[in-house]
Amino acid sequence: MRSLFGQPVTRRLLLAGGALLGGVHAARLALGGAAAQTHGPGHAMPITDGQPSAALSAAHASHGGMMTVGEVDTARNGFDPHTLLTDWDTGEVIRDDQGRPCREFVVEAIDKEVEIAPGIFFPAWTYNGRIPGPTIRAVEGERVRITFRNRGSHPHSMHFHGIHSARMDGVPGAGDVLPGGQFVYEFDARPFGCHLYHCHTVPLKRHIHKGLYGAFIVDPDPARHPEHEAVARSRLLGTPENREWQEFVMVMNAFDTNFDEENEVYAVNTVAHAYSKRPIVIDRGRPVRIYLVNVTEFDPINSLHLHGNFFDYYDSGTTLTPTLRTVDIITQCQGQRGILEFTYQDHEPGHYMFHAHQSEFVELGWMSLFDVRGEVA
Ligand SMILES: [Cu+2]
Repeated sequence: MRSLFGQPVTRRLLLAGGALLGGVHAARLALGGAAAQTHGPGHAMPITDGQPSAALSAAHASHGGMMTVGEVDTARNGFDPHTLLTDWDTGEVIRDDQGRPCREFVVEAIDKEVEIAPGIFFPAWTYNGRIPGPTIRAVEGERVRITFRNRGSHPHSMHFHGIHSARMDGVPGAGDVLPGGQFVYEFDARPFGCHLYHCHTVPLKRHIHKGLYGAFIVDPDPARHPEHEAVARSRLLGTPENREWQEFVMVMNAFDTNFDEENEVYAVNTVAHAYSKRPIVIDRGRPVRIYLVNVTEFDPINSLHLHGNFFDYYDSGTTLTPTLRTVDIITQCQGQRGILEFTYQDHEPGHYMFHAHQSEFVELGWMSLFDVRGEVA
């Protein structure tokens, strides 16, 4: 593709063009809040009365380009990235015909325009009107029954990462559901871990990229893991041990807004810069657990880097002991996922960054902050 200026159109050029054309992409470095947290010994910023100097702030504003301007209408979208962080869908528990607990879920595919950055609308295909779709959460060994209704304009399906029969796999030939149709997926929730579900109808990259994906979390059953029972209980939603934790689900995604098979907007849970504009509040006295999923289409890998801290990582979440210890960055190919655990208990309060460690993804939306609060002993 050639531009009017005879140069190839790149996403960088588009973004610069957007800034010139009316400010939708025009940006302002909005890290003043984070910078203001830098106080006490060890800071490297020129300060006046404990604050960054006005001159420094002005300099930052003028070299601009790090944050969208304006707000996404979350009411119009019908979902808020902050709510998505902890919005577990545990379904409705019934007993199946063998007397075992069975969690029933209803998921509908819906065509919907979603605002992914202020003023930027994406013609999405969604599960239940949101991107990512509901975070389906069950307990290891339970029966899971998902009634999937396709209210969209194209055939769709649900393919769950997990262990199940071929009949229950939402792949072409087994489980494509035509518009107006319905299919009931039923299988046992296993293995425990942090999984993913997505539409598997072809062309696959289009059906995934349009927004048809979500997290599928299977909590371990402590009774099955006597050697790590305490850890298993800490992961099991509803236990006192689990309530100690601050748990969040983060789905790394991106959007191609001009159909050139490159992404112009990157995010965690869909809305660019949502967690840098409104940092995620963390109680420094309680540990943090992130269920991290990468579904970024077009770019082979994505990553999460945590500032000022290190974490333990559980690859796929299918173990109760870490598969990596003391790391500050994790890289995931599309479809990979895992669990991160860390704490700020020895940190001073403040704004702590986390972001993709691909710099371009950061500038195009995948930058976030934790607002760590609490008394310092
Ligand atoms: Cu689809």
